[in-house]
Amino acid sequence: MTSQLSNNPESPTWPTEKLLTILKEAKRVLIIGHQNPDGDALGSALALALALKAQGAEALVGYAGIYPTSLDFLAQGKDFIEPMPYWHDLRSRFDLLVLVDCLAPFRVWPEAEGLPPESFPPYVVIDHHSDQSQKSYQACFVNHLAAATAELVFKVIQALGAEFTPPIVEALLAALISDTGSFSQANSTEECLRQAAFLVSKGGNIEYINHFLKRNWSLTRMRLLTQALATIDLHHQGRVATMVVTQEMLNQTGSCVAEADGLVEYPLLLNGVDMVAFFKVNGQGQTRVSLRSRPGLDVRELARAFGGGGHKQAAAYLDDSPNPLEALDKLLNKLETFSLPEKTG
Ligand SMILES: [Mn+2]
Repeated sequence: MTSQLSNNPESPTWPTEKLLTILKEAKRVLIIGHQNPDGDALGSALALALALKAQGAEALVGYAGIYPTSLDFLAQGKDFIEPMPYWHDLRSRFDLLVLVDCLAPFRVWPEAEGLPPESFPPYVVIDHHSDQSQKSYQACFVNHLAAATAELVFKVIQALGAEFTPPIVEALLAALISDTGSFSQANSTEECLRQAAFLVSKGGNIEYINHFLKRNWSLTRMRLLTQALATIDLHHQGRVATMVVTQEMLNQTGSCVAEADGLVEYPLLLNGVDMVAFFKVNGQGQTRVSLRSRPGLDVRELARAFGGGGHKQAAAYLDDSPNPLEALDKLLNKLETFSLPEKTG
């Protein structure tokens, strides 16, 4: 089921020998995803760590920012996951850093932006984001056509000749499910579904994983959702929906910031809405803005205009305003100069 035929450097479908050699030779490896890891970042890191450990390396999964508690089921029994809020002592602890689901160390530690590569252990990148501004890595496997970083990690594990053990299967399947909206989004490609089918054949349980990723809500989160839904506004003839989560709403409902994750999907259920902008406090005095769109409308450009990035249908950026309503005003102003593409239907 592997396709090694076309290895176009722009969208390689198979990891390079250089990357595989570096991974095989590393003894002490830290694998880490972008700040506030999602299911793809954490699932990919876990799967790769398990594969490298099986081959004799010491591999640790780190995370920076908020740990997604909905992924506790993946972490269960795994004592090699550690909070990694700083990078300062990593060079003495690790001989290799693997960045998954992001392209540069500052995506993990924003304070590290602009630091020279020597500030970190030598690093490699496995990612499906397309911003290629930083190329200080030793090797990479980057393909923006991949549904999830897990799709690339799957191939790395195959290429390493590691076994797809039950915990690896579960981590990869959770990552694929997480980044494709349970295989409901445009990135649910044939390749991604083939991998999913293989993972299911190895015992992966889609129902079980969806239970933790999509259901299993706390009452506080449900109450936060009702408050967030009440803030929905429509703009641009109903094509753009905005939604807000303020600190007061978190306080009133007793929710934490992480419980606002994923609520961005709700306004996209609305008839006629092509794009959603979701503004939520990030717990550090800023506003996190998540953008979602239907195929045909690329929100990545909009996120880039604010210093962020992501994918065509899912992008994000950070606004320095502590008040999400200020960030909302800024976006609406920017949208005045942004021509939304013709409605496709
Ligand atoms: Mn991803």
